Amino acid sequence: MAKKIKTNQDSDKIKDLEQNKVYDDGTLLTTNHGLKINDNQNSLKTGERGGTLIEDFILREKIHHFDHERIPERIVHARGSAAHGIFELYESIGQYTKAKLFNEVGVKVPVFVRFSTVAGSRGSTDLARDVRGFAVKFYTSEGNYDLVGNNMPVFFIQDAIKFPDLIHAVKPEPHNEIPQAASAHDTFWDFISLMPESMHMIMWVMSDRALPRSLRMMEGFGVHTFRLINKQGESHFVKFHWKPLLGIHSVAWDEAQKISGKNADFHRQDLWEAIESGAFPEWELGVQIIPEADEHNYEFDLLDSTKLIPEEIVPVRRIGKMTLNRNPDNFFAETEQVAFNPGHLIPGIDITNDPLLQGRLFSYTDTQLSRLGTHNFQELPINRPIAPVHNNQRDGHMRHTINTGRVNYEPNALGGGCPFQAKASEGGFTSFPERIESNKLRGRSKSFFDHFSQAKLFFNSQSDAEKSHLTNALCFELGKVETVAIRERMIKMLTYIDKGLAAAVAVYLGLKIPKEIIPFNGSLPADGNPNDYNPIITESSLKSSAALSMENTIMDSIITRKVAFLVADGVNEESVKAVKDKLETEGAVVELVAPKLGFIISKNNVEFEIHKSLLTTASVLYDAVYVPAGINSVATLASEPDAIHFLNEAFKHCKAIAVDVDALQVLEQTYFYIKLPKQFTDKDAATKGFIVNNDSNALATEFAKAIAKHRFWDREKLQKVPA
Ligand code: HDD
Repeated sequence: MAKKIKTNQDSDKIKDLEQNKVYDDGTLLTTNHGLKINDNQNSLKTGERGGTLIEDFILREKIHHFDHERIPERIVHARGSAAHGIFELYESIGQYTKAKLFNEVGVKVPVFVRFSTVAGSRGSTDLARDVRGFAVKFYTSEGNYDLVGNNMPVFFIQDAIKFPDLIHAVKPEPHNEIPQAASAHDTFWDFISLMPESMHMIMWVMSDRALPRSLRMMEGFGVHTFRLINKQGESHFVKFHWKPLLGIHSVAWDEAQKISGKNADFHRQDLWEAIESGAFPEWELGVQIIPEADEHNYEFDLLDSTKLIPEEIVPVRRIGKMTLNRNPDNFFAETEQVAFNPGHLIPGIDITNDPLLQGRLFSYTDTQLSRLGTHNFQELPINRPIAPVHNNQRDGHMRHTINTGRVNYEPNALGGGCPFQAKASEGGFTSFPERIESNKLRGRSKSFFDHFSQAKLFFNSQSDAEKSHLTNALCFELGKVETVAIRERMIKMLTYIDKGLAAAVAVYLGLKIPKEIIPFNGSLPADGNPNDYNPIITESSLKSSAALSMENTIMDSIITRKVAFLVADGVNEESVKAVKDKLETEGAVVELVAPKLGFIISKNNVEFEIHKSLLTTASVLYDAVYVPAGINSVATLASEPDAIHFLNEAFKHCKAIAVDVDALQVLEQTYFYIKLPKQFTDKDAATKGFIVNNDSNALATEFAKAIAKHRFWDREKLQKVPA
């Protein structure tokens, strides 16, 4: 039965229906004015073979509505997936902020979170190399608070005035709308190679952080430095962090590209399925708090969004947890129509002079207007605050509220003066009275001129595997750039970060390896050309930061990890069941993959339902693979090229591979086993993610440990696999 539609006047309408003795159980089709439709198959015609009559208002309404179903997609972050949830505070930070959200321990505040990619259109792939948006709307009792962040803690540019240029450069090129959802093209790298301030962010975007395994396994950051204001009116600076309880994990670039073809909705589906299955994604909210007096005590400027505050310098304090526990009912009404705005603040949280943040404050309401068509977007159910709204704003397109009375101005006496301004003590918002004494100018502080020290810090903090992925990413991206001068400019930029990195990329591109760092020309911002200003080449006093490497993340859980069991008729049922039970008990998701769909019959006539066939799935959609025993099953799989490809690819992407000893015949057909048979029998094989055992219980235990490790990146050095 169709769900009842809720409107503002629901209860009145129901009363009217009852009085008129009209009952609606939601099962009959109607027009938008409530008329029951008798024939939804045929338009009104002049005879059975005659022309359609313009008077057919039912046909006209239906087609009209359909014709207008699309609204402009977001200019950035068009492709997104969202979920409802709650935020619960563990620890009050009341000494820093009066925001009830951060004072009321244990209160469950509803949230709606939308994750997104940035460059691609609504229908583009989830696995593009890109920044991920991480936008959280807290529906607090004091009004909506939006923390509109990303999965990377820094940004490409320091001033919002460059944002349209950045986005124009990264989006598909304007003459032919190619490429979709990809930064690997000339215009992006042309812009970047002329924009030294983007180098730190480029390190992040070229790292595996741009290829999350799941939206549930990535960090979130508020990026800017914000302010917390306490009851005494004192200000502290703050950076916000979201720390995923499942750890931070990524996929390989080759895998990301293949996932884009096999399942472009990979992240969307993963989020949806996890929530449907009750494995609710969780993040802890962390804060780095800095006293106002320490504003100038750092090597970087707190107002510069191309810098992070290393966790070694200001530790992240975890103060609460967000749990996403409900999927949206309707993608368009919720995920598409949700409207975030970094200017949606509540008392106790305020903005700073970060010039990137300042420009954002204008952009979001403006873009919602073009996207949603009216200022009344605030009244859409997903955007409506739970805090009551009382003001004199009226009318406009698509107004939902029916304001009553004759008073729509303030001050007024006719309405008893209502609504009154709220005093600060009544929860009225007051901006931090920052002292301003300055000349009006277009310019940038010298404290914004260091563009490389944190890019170096990030690169130096990466593990060997991460460095190699980052290097390969640059080779790929710049390899797609056709203009040699752009590639050369980028190599020059890279020398300021790491000479080895610059050399490796130069060799791949067939360019000269830079012998020495060519200094910038030494001039301060040149009049008229903001790109000419002179970056300072300096070092961070911190050589590396553990929090910047994913190698140091949580690796103790297999919750929601997807494991493929390759099976066919004749499989040994014990070999399936023991391992399946163990992995499922620990929270993994097991799928049986066979040459065809339907059921298979085990050695002792047990029926197993098949989840996916080798045709409808692929290894890139799983975290690990297992081949159980069973003479006939093993013989079938050993002669099935798709099964062998499945294993070769799982090896290539460094995933855990488990095989019953009696199923080694399948492994013997793979490229990697032929090359490396000993690796599978070594004492430490399990530590490399190879588990071969004929004791299913022992195999299951080792396998679970290996899956929790996520990937065995060292394998990339062991053997290259043509898969
Ligand atoms: Fe933005 C959307 C995050 C800089 C202008 N932005 C948007 C979304 C996220 C971010 C997550 C999607 C929200 C959703 O899911 O609906 N943006 C950021 C971060 C930035 C940033 C973390 C830097 C720290 N953005 C930024 C600048 C500007 C914009 C400098 C313009 C001056 N952003 C927009 C926008 C969007 C947007 C055009 C498009 C759709 C929307 O707002 O609702 O206004």
